[in-house]
Amino acid sequence: MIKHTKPSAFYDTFERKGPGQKTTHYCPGCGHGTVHKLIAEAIDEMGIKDQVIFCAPVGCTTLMYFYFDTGNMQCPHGRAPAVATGISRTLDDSIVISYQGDGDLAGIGMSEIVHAANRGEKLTVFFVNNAIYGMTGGQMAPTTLIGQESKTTPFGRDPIRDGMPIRMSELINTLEAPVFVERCSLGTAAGVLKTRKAVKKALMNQKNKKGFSFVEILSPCPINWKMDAIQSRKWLIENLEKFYEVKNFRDKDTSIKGQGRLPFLSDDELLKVLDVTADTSSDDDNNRVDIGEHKVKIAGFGGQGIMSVGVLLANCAKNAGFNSTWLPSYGAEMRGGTAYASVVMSNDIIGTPVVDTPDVLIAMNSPSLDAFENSVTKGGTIIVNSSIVSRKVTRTDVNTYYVPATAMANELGLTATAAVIILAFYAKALGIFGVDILKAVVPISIKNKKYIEANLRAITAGEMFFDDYKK
Ligand SMILES: Cc1ncc(C[n+]2csc(CCOP(=O)(O)OP(=O)(O)O)c2C)c(N)n1
Ligand code: SF4
Repeated sequence: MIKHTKPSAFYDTFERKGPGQKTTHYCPGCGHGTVHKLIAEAIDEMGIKDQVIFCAPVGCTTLMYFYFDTGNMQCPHGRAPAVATGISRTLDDSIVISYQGDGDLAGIGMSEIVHAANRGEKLTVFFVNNAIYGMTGGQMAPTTLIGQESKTTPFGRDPIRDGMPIRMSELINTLEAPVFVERCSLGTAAGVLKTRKAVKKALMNQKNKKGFSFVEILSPCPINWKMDAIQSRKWLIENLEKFYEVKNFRDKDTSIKGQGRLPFLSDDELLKVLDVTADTSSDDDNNRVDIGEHKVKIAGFGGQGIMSVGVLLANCAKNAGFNSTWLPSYGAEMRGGTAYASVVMSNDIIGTPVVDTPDVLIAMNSPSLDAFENSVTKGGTIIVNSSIVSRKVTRTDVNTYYVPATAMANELGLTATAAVIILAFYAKALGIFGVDILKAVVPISIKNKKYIEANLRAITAGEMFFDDYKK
């Protein structure tokens, strides 16, 4: 006897924006709802609800997180297998599902799925193939059939113009690592029951830590196929199933063999492997200033050593006993734009390395001051490389300093040390860590040993300039 109930893997209710909406997000006759139900039932039967983490990218697939009361991770378009890899490798007992559409998996994310499958990641991929880009209104996908009309192939897909449809299950089946590859179809009730079995099997494989399972599900998208629910099932059987053979391609017990994952390394071991010099600072919390979270943006153009000074600053913070992050951002402009490094230091764990509102802005050129002056927090600090930036800071609610760093660096014989001069000035002005730390970290941070001396001279110059500045 089949008892129809709502699987507990679904939320009891779902909220939709806008008044009076009593329908699901999916169009009538859409296959996503059926696939959801099959997955939710399998989760219930296996009792794995608390272990499941869905990775859904962009597409109608994404809407699944309104329904599944499990772990859910929204991923960038096509990148669910990469995100899922990270989760699966980090959380050993998780059951990670990559839930993807055909535009997403076979178009935008082709590379991610092939490499995740080739590595035999411990994942279950449900690939809902409706032969079209659904969410965006029916453009041609890599899986669109020859002759099939879509928004972008109004005269039908042509093999010469548009390429041949890609059979993903066959492609994945050429790789050695996957343990399970099956194509199913929602065309008939029997097909749905077979899909149900494949869904459960693919999840079981992961529970039993067998490896990578791939289930392709041929699924109707009535709205974009411009059919009603019944016509679309018929079209699916008569067309999609003809080109995409419904069958099990592979069902193995084991995946590729190898050394496997490296053991987790202690911090010291990791530093050694990464060839990073150990922390020379004191672990004594009492020696640290309480800075809460301190965010710095160092901005300029390429060649000014912006990124390496960012690393230097993050290393100084680390050596002073803080947590720190460094995040580079290379401007999109080919010329004349800004590249910047974001550095966050904190007494506590750092939530994000992104710096939108810096406490300190180091503006090494004019576009940087123009771009970021207004983002500095009230009461923050702006240090300007006045050799290059001719204008003054207009804000009156921040501390401002003008350091002719490029001219000073030229005098020292190494223009590229301008940002280091400012960093020494910053260390003195802000007092978060001493210049002694900066001097100690330079030989560690700067890989090319012949520049160490020049950088130490630059630090002294920045330090002296600050002492004179105050007078
Ligand atoms: C980087 C990026 N490119 C394109 C889009 C637009 N986009 C949103 S959904 C979608 C189609 C997804 O189609 P598919 O993966 O087939 O899933 P379906 O909606 O059919 O379930 C596209 C192209 C986007 N949001 N982001
Ligand atoms: S657009 Fe297609 S895939 Fe998306 S909900 Fe509607 S029928 Fe389903």
